[in-house]
Amino acid sequence: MDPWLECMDFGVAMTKEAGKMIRDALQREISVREKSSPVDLVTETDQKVEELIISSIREKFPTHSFIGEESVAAGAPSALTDGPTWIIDPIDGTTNFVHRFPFISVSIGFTVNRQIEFGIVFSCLENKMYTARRGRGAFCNGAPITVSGQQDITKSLILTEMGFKKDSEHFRAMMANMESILSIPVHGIRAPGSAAVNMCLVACGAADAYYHIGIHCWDMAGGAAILTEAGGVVMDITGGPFDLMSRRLIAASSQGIAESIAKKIQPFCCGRDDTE
Ligand code: LIP
Repeated sequence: MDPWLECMDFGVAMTKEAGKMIRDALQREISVREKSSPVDLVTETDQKVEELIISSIREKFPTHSFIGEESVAAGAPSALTDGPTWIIDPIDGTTNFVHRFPFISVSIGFTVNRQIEFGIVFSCLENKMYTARRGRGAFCNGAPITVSGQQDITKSLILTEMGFKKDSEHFRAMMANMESILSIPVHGIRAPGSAAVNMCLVACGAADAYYHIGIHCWDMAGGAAILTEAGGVVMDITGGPFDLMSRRLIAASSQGIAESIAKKIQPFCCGRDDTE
């Protein structure tokens, strides 16, 4: 008997509800507020979706813990413990949501003993429900998915994002990393705007890798489970082991591509989720 499968099924049902709320909200006027900076946005829908997901799960599984993007923004702790923990991004791609740019997802990762047991990413405008239970493969709308398996970085399509701090030091470091990747050369770089969707795009072979410095555990947890179950690799940007609370990652279709990216990019300071 799989103890976490009931949780996963409940998570998928809640994620579908959340997706409906997001699609409905897109029919109305969206009111936007700034969080930590003019490019860090939040809407009423981010908060309502997170409230819905957390309150429903808490009612069903009262002993479980939560790390939710908007709860942390409101002052809740984001320390990962050994207990069953739901790591939730109610809208991954809030800037996309604000602009009605169509990569918008609800992301849930579930950890026990700090290990990710399952991931759920619902790209709700594409109507793609990605799921993965540890050891049981990855799926999109119920059909198995696998990474491209590409080994040759010069034949790869790479995803990244430009959403971290915009001060000149970080900006220069981020652009230098992009230049370094582009000059390998690779086939191209894309920035779809939702970390969770990016990992799912690598998981289903539509891109070969994604790297990012400055994201959060709620952006990575669901997608990391899906990518690894699809045969991909997650690692730290230095080439070391992936650390969910480190705010950075390389997610790739093969070990070889991940290592090539790690060799090319320079880390810069982005803090940690469990010490901020
Ligand atoms: C966002 C990401 C986006 C990234 C931002 C941010 P949010 O998540 O998925 O791709 O560039 O740094 O973390 O804030 O929309 O949940």
